[in-house]
Amino acid sequence: MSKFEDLCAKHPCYSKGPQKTGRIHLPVSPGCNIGCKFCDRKVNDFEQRPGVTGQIITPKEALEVVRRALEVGRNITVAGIAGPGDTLATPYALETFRLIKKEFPQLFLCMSTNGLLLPEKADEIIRTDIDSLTVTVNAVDPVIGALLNSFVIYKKHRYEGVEAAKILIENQLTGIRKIAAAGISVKVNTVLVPEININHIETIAKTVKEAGASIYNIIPLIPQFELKECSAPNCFQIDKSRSLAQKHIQVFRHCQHCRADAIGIPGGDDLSREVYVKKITTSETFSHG
Ligand code: CLF
Ligand code: SF4
Repeated sequence: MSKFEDLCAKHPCYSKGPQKTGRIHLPVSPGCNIGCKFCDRKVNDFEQRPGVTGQIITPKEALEVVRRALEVGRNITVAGIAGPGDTLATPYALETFRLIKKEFPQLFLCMSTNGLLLPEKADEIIRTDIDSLTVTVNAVDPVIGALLNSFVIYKKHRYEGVEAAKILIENQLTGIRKIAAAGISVKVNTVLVPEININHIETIAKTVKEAGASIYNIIPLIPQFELKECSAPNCFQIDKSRSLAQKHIQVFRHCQHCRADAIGIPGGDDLSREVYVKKITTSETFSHG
């Protein structure tokens, strides 16, 4: 069985049918370096969507969370980090993965990023032995990208509009090429915004496939923040977009809009309340600043 076939069989976000295995999301990454216009990061216990977590934890605390999650969760195969901010904007995600690798080598390591820092962090990601990397690519045309993103902070400078989108897209594609060339599976997520990128999906799918991505996931927009006036795509629009993408790349169809601290099988019972039941305090000095 190839590495990719193994992922498709055991990783819930690579599965062709309904998900049967679970993941542990570790909310160790608080900050971000770009401004997606639909992003509304929050700390609370009730919203079921990306960017939301009940708490931010340290890499050491994450180890304890994994330990507990494996005690209560059946079928957990993946330790994933998907926010609430970007995993490369702070060093905590890679630090956490290194700790998990040592103690729980049986788990797949899954990292999700906006890709801005991918070219410079690719070697470290490869050395850390990440199994799957998700990059969120919402456009490959900077004019469209500028409608979805307000700014990027890159090498201590703030860029806006088309200039920012150009940097982001270039770095995402360069990073995907580097990571894929090293044999790590790359999944691309696209947030589908009917008013902005619905006619651009096929081009994104084709472009990221050429760069080395192996699987593509379309996430319907949750209208909020600066895109609150946009509409959530309907089933027909999602289906049509997936079919167009599938002409170029394998498509994942069971995304559940997971929280940054979700635990269990996506779409099934969320075990995070059981596991994150009380604030874990192995470090008194930690602050994400
Ligand atoms: Fe988590 Fe994302 Fe890894 Fe999956 S979620 S970091 S790739 S282990 Fe999966 Fe959840 Fe959709 Fe993400 S269902 S939101 S695609
Ligand atoms: Fe929010 Fe993620 Fe976009 Fe950063 S990359 S602004 S955390 S959606």
